[in-house]
Amino acid sequence: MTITITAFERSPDGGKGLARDTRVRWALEEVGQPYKVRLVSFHAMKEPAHLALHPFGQIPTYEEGDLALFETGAIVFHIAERHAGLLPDDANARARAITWMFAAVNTVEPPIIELGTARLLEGDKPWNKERLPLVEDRVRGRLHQLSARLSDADWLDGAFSAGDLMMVSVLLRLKSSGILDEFSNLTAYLARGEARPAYKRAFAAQLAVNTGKPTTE
Ligand SMILES: N[C@@H](CCC(=O)N[C@@H](CS)C(=O)NCC(=O)O)C(=O)O
Repeated sequence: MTITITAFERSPDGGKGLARDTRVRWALEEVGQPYKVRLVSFHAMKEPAHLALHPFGQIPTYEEGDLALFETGAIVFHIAERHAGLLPDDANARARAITWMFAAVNTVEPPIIELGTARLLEGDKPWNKERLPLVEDRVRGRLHQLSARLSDADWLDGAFSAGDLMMVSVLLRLKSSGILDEFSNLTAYLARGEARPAYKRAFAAQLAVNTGKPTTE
């Protein structure tokens, strides 16, 4: 059955891969599933047709036959459950990998998003100078904990899994923040994720959209 996802017609990041369709593309590339992409404008995202797919008027969405999903955690989980390659066979290891998926979007991503908001959207507010260091420290705190758990391992729990895919995707947003550089094992972890051929294909596909270069999708 054809899989169709939605992505920004023009991503605000200009193709740095931070728009969340990249993580869905990456998951599909890891499991070898072809997919189509429907590009949507900011205007179209708030129109009834898209809101029927995504109640919050965002990207990405995922359609497969009569199934329509939103939320990247749920989408990547669906892909990982249906196709081999992103979740271990052992039941306990599988449960732990799913736990890392939740940890990525529920515990690590929120302070990182908050930092982006504080730096990009609130820079002109009179209180920003006081608030920014607090937000940065909240991110730092989470990274300390994650770094301690990862230690010198390649991946969070044994072999690469959907948990790593989500965690690397979340950390990518910090790449140019300066903060991640304080944690050498996390920068190496990020680099390992980015070096995966499936990630490279996903990144190139979203970049092609944003630079107007022809794509094979
Ligand atoms: N928690 C959602 C977040 C989705 C989200 O924030 N999407 C962004 C693009 S990365 C978006 O559509 N932003 C435009 C908007 O909210 O109007 C997920 O993981 O899918």
